[in-house]
Amino acid sequence: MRQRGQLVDAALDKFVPRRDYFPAKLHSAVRHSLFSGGKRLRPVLVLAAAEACGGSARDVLPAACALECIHTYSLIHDDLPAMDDDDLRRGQPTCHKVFGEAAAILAGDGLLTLAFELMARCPVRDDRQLAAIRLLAQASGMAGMVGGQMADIDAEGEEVSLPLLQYIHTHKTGRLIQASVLIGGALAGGTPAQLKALGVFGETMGLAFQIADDILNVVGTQEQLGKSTGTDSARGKATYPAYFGLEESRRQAQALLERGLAALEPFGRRAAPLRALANFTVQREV
Ligand code: GRG
Repeated sequence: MRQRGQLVDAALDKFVPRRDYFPAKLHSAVRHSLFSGGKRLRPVLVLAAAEACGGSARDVLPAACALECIHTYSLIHDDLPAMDDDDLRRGQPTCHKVFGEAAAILAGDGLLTLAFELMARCPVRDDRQLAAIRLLAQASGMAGMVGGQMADIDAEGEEVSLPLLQYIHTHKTGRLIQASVLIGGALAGGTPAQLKALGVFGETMGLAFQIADDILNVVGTQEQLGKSTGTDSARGKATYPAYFGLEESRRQAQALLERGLAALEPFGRRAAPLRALANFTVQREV
């Protein structure tokens, strides 16, 4: 992940305007959030999925960067006072704390828009590019992350049903993780069977990732995670540990991991990086 993350960092540095490029406040705000030590999980998933389908990491690198742009925009907006009102992200003061709310909103908007430009810059067949752009729009928009975020905010302090909790988790976080592997596979020309398998893998990983995130919010520390912890319970958020308790949440994350790994079987050794990323997703401490 570290090695692949560096490849992504170098490409992002090339795609994003320099800090001093006018208007400097906007580009400084974008770079502050984009280069603050994220794990680059989503872009690395794009690269690994493309390679599992026999494609080349280099051809899908702009799309991998697009996933990180969308993810970073979502974090910037999520941290705003109107949403989660957080002061710390990736071990740094949040974007609006440093640059003000207007710049943070615009930095998020700029990253969201840049993502779609980058999606259109992958040197692959047009039909594959169009399919990938559509997947990203669906996963990040109202039928995906934006819808999940709305439901999450609306459910704060409420008692939620299991179907609502699952909707929030699969949409707020899960869809973008699933889209990462589907986009890698689609750009690499994966067969329908391969894309179906990646869809199952991505769906299980997306939910497992959010369950692990919920668990870390309870048992992790601010030093370890670079963000405030214990915040979910303080805000009355809908989480797996709140609904099921810690032990059952861990068991469900492990069961999802096993389902996800089973879906990768037809890929053989080419899916070794995806398997490693899946294990990391569930067992991570950062
Ligand atoms: C504002 C439209 C809009 C959506 C926001 C993703 C999201 C939706 C909100 C973030 C809230 C949150 C912290 C969710 C937990 C899952 C998550 C996205 C964690 C952070 O992802 P990592 O661990 O972060 O991949 P790094 O910093 O490593 O990139």
